[in-house]
Formats: sequence, structure tokens, C-alpha cells
Amino acid sequence: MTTRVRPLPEPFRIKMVEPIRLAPPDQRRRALQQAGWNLFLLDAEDVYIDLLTDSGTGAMSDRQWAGLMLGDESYAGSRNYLHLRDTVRELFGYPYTIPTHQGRGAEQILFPELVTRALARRPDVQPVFISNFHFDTTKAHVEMAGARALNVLTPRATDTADPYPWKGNFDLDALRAAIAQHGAASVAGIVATLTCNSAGGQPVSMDNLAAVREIATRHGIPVVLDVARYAENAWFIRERDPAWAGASIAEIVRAMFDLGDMFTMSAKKDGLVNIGGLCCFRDDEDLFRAVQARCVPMEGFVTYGGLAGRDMEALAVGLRESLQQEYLDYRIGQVAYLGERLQQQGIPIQTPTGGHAVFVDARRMLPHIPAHRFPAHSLAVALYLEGGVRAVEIGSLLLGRNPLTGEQEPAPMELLRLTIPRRTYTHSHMDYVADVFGDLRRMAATLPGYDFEWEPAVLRHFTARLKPVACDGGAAAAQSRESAAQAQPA
Ligand code: P61
Repeated sequence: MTTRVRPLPEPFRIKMVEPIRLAPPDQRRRALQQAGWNLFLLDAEDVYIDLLTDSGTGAMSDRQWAGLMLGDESYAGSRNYLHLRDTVRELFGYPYTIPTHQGRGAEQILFPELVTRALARRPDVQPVFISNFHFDTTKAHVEMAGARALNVLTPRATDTADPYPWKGNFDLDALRAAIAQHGAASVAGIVATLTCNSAGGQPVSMDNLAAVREIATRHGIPVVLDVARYAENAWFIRERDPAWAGASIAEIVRAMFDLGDMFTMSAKKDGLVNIGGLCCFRDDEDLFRAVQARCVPMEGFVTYGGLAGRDMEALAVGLRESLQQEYLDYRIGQVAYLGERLQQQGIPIQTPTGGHAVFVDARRMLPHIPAHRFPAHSLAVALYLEGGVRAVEIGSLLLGRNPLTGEQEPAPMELLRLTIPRRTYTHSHMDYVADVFGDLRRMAATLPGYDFEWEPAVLRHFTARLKPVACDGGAAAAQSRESAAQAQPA
């Protein structure tokens, strides 16, 4: 008998509903076959509960919808831009704001400029960016700008059973070593990803961020905050660092942003909007102007950057709403609830659970599938076929090949991300997902691996076509059954 944890009730009531339906099993199988076993290529209508991403999939509040009606669609100098700029200045302390269509829009106008500056210092050396962990679009934009992306995440993040509270932290020794190896002048920027998505939505501590700041300042390297989930990171700091227990989320957010020089934000996460991004600067006006100049041909004029006036209004409201303590208690509580329900059934997950998603450790759950046969993708396929639930692989498939050798190297972790959209699904949806995992656990040892039928060169996981391939079931499968049984609670 397991006791069921009780999640915090949703701090809202529902004013509008959108029907969803569970397609019959044979239809799900057909849809996935047609999609080349790639969940990104499914029609959303064929998905029952969509946990592919928390990006742009949240529900806006009544106040945000009201804000849409206040859209000023002037090409230049819209009042919604001014509201957004003033909100950014007030909440984050950054006076220079460029709106972008989403996070990667900010990356594509900022990174080439930082690379140009690094090359001006050291023309003979390829610039690098160093991050706790570059998310995949961030890595892609670093590489497209001609630089290399280095990750120096704390090694404690890769042991999913270790309950370390700051699994998003930089390994500071590795950061110092990378700077020494490449030379400070060639480091185009240090990118602090808050929370660290690839590690499992794990927070970066304030102390760690302050140490990164100090190292960067000593070497004259700019600190770029990647703040898609800034509010969730602040919530964890308040929860886990006694020094901040009495502070408000807004105060912690401000302290975090004080440690950066500039930030890129995918506003589709904690910004609580369906589309939008930001690229902002604390005091480097020259850099701001240079990036503005790149914005015009790439994103749009500097006061809209690919967004409608109404989108900017909804974002200005959303940035503030996500700082509410009750909202964050419920939000991160819902993710923790799903994590606990899975653990009660013996499903290995990244612990502690992160802010926006539960990450299932597919390497531990499917030990018979090697990294290059994508165990977490196999689990994603099974989850869809069994329950109509769509999740996403964060492992070797997402990582891609080594750009220098073309080899498929194993990712540090093989995770299946159950990403929870904000304010969209109820706790009973979480119960349903947890129940489907009970069935998956029983069939784990029989699941196949996957290989490519067609593999694009860049960001391959979005459009690749795959096919199932049998993996050695023998001893490894027995081990899988045994480890699943061991993980079962007494
Ligand atoms: C996500 F399957 N994340 O987690 P944009 N930085 C960080 C992100 O998490 C991030 C971006 C920058 C997504 C969307 C996504 O293969 C995928 O607004 C920490 O998406 O451009 C995005 O922000 C980029 C899902 C991205 C994927 C790439 O689900």
C-alpha cells in the first residue's frame, strides 16, 4: 500500500475549456508510423495529454487576455513596447530591451555580436561559450555564429539518484580550467542557464551564480543569463537556501539578474505567453545598439522584434504574474506530485524533481538499449502508444553528433522529459500519466531501440525519421526487470 501525496489545489478556476480526446490504440500506432516514429511529427489532435514542452503551451490569465485588447499595433514605438521595457527595467533592473519572436530570436542576434568581439580580441582562435549546459537551440546558435559550446555542469547532476539540491550549478573548477585552456580573450561569453533545462529543470544556487560572476569579472568575460525559467529558479533558491528563506520571489529574481550583464529569455516559459522573447542589457549600451542593428533584418524593427503589440502587452503582464508565490507553489508542486507518483511505482527519475518537468531516467529503466539506440526515445514512443501521452527525449538523440568527428557520442544522461505546461492540465491528468507508467514499467524489458531512416544535419530530432530496431533482450532485459523490481517501494 502506498500513501498518496496530496498536491496543492490549483490557485485558479477554469473559465474556458478546450476539449481533448484519446484516439484509439490502432489510430495512435498508425499516426506514429506515418510520423516516422518521431513524436514531433504527429498531429497534435492525435495526442491526448501533451507533455512535449512547457514552451508556449501554458494558459494565459484573464488579465493577459484583457491585455491583448490593448494592443497598439504601431510599427514603431508602440505603447506596449514601452510597457514591456518599463516592466523589464522594474523587475530585472535592465534598462535596454529588445523584444524578439522567441528565445532563439534573441540568441541569433546576440551571439554573432559576442563572437565578433571575441575575434577582435583574438582573431587567431575560435571563440567559445562556456555554460552550465547549453540548451540545444543555444548550442546551435553558438555553432552557427562560428563558436564552440562547452558545458561545465556539476558532475553531481548526472547521478539521478543523488538528491543534491543544486544540480544546475556550474562546476567552478571546470569553468576555471576551460578559461585557462582557451584563454579568457577567446571566451565570448559565459551562459548561465536558469533553471538548467538539460539537467532536469534543476536550479542554480545564488552562491554558484555569484562565484561565476566573480570569475567572469576577473577575466573580463561577459555573463549572459539564459532566463527562460527565472521565476522557477528563484522559487528553488527561496525554498532551499536559508539565506533567502525570508525574501520575496521578486527580491531573489532581482538579485539573480544583478549577477548578469545581459540576458536572453524565451518568454514562452515563465513569461507565461504563447510566443515571445527578450534580449536585454544592464549597462553595455554599445552592445545593445549593435544587437539592435542585427534585430532589424532578422527579427523586425527594434520596438517589436517579431511580436505584435498585443503579444508584448500579454508578456508585460505575464512577467509579473509568474513572480506570485502561490502560483509558483502550485506550479512546482504539481511537477513534484507527478514525480512522487512515479517514484512510488519504482520509476527512476531525476531527483529532486525540477521546476518544469519530471525527467525519467531511461538509462536505468531500459538498460538493454544502448545510447545510440536512444532509450529515452523508446520510452517516449511506448508512452504515446500506451496512453496517448506525448513527451520528449533529452539524451543522445537531442545531443546530435560531435561536430568535429561526426560521431554519435553518448549524452551524459538519457532522460525522458514529461514537461508540464503552465496552468493547463489538472492534477487528475497527472494521475493518468502516472498510471500509464505502471504499464510501461511492466513492459520495459521488451521495448525496442531506434535507428535513423533519415537524419538531418542540424537539430535533427525535430524532423528525423526513425525505425524500431530490436535490442539485445537477453541478460540486459533480465537486469532491467531486476532493477525495476529493486526500485519498487517496500
Ligand atoms: C523546451 F524540443 N526550450 O524546453 P525558444 N533556452 C532554454 C530553453 O529551454 C529554450 C530556449 C532557450 C524549449 C523549446 C524547445 O528541441 C527543442 O523560445 C533554456 O524555444 O526559441 C527552449 O527558446 C529557446 C523544445 C526547443 C525542443 C528546442 O521545450
